[in-house]
Amino acid sequence: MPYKVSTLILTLLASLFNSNLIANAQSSPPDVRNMKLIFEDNFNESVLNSSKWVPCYWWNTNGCSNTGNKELQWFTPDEILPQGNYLRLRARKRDFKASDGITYNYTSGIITTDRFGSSGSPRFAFKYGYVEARLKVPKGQGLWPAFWLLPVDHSWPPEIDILEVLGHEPNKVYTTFHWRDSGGVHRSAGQPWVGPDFSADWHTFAVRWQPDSIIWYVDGVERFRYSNRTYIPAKDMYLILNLSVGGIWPGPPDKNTQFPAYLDIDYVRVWQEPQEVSLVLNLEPGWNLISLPVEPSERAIGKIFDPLAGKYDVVYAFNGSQYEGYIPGLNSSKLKALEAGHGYWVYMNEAAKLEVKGKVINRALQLKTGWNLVGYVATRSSPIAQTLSSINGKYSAVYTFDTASDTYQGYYPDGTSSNLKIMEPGKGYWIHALHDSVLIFEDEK
Ligand SMILES: [Ca+2]
Repeated sequence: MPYKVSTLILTLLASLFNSNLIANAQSSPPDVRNMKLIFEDNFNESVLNSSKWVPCYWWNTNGCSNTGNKELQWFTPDEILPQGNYLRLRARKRDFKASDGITYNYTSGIITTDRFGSSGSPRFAFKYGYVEARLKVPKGQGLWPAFWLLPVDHSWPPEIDILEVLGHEPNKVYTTFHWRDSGGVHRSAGQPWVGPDFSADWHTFAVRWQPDSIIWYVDGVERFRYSNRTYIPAKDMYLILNLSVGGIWPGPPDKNTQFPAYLDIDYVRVWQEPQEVSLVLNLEPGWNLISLPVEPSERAIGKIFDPLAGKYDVVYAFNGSQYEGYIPGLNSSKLKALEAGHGYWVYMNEAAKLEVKGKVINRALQLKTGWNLVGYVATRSSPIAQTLSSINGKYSAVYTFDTASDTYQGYYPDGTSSNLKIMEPGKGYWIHALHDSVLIFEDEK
């Protein structure tokens, strides 16, 4: 019975729509539109934002250094220089009698999101996410800019070095992870990436830190990956940006090193993966035109539809030229997996609720000229014209299917009387595109 019915309906549909349609996911790495921005500083203010940053390591408020590395500078707040649209950390050759009793020959700048001094709470810390900064590094022997993460519990390691550059090789970015193995031995993994002269212009440096991987990006391209989850930190970490001078690794400046030298910071941003939510779709007897309102954690169609066993006959997707079906128990079914952004036909024998667990994403859908069967990726209803504003002028009609009345409902942006006013999570939609275009749902994060 189901197969016959579906053949009939689908033949009807095929004749109804001169179909040439598909919705494709725009791929990562990683699409921050699908993530939640949890920290941002664009450095557009005339002073350092002290609710976000402190001008020292946590162990001192009155200037500081990192003597473990035998660094030659004393970090002072007067080397942190807001420029109106970026922040400048300046290193100078300057004798400075520091509060630790030592006279340093250089001063420089550091900002961190840890706490200020020995008490209080961190300005900002996070566990897992995507962190990115746009930087211009200095060049010159003995200069050592860094952008990195340390734990707020002040243990060490772990340490995630998003960027380190040694000024005598300004075209080489070091990307490094430090951890302690099960025997307590300090280990590190990394891979220097040789690219352009990073001191000549701005570049972005980023890390995506997840429970099973840490991935480094330079200008949006993956350059290194660590993926032994045993050692990947699962604790809150804070941000550090600093310009060190000298130390064991870079060695001291030489006569050619130019001072003052600068680490310039255009912005620092941190995003996190969206939380998983659970939504329920109410399916009615007959044909339902549905979509997944969230990106499912489990995409296998059998898994998603298991709870409805016996209550439905078939699920169809449209692949751009033909339908692909899934019939429960039929291993040769062509349709194997479901994803947000696509529309699906489901034939129900009785009413049932379908629970979908997954993450809220903001997906860009590639629409081809002609009919596209898409899903509305959202968790709230919204007015159709507004929801489709990203393709304004590029589509002529939208249809969805009302199961109860067994009829289509349409919306026409030219003002023709429409009985479809809103887009609803969980519904599928045919959109007639006048041009190849990109539909972006971005009403929520
Ligand atoms: Ca900026």
